[in-house]
Amino acid sequence: MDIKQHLNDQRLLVETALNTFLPKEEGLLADHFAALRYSLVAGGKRIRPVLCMMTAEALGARMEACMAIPCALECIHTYSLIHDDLPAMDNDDLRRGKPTNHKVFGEAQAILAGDGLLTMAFALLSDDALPDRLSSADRLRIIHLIARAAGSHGMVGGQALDVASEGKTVPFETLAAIHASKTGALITASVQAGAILGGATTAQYEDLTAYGQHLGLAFQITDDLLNVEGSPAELGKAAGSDAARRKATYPGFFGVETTRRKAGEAIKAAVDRLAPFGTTATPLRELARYLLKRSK
Ligand code: GRG
Repeated sequence: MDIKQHLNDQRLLVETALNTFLPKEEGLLADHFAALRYSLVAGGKRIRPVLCMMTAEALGARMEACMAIPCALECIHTYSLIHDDLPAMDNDDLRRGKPTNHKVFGEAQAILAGDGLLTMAFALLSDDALPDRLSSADRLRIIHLIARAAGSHGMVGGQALDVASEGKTVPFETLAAIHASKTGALITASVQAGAILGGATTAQYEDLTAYGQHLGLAFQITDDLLNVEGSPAELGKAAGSDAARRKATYPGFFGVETTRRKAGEAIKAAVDRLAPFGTTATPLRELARYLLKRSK
């Protein structure tokens, strides 16, 4: 299959749906809604929503009526990028090839845009008027797992550990915990949400969870490599920032060559967990292989 084309098609579906869920830029809150829209439609690979969709589709689900859940994942991810770029955190000027949210709207409005996107995600997830035919129990399971993955036990906790570790010499266990929680948790949750949408059995859910965990690790290792070797023009953000901030990274621990091998091993481990699935899981397999070769 042409995974690049398939990813592009899926990305367009996500972007169309995001547009329908975003509040219109009118009325008293027009400027606030413009700040949400600015970052949400600024591009990006849409990996988390696409993973959710591909997982559900691997189990035979059709996603047309279920787009609120993938869109909620993208809202949470975009909020995290807006806050990560703030002066109090990474103080970055460029994201997805455009000036960062706080550069355009100011720091206070950027914080609020992030807050708005995070809470909008949970409004989308909990809207039981949606035509996705989820049972209330499954909807609650999805809300709970995404809340845990986004919060202190997941992405927020990983970011806290990352910020606290900057400029320090930390053991590999700390780096592993940062990667698993800051990046891995939301990626895994995207797969798990798709598994629930698709009606996974317990065994299928376990395999898909492991796929998500290995993929999340490979994704972050590749991000570490791109920060060393990538081009700012292609990345749409600064490169070399990890070394400048003395962040713990895989290349810092293992060097570039071993890191590349470890990324390949994580992708293989991810794909191996898809062995019980048939051809409907081909997009998940191809996506994993594609992420290893990504340049942005
Ligand atoms: C501020 C709570 C809070 C969390 C921030 C996501 C994050 C946590 C920080 C961004 C910095 C970073 C390099 C994180 C690692 C995860 C990662 C690779 C994020 C970028 O995700 P992509 O590559 O971005 O999916 P696009 O722009 O394609 O959506």
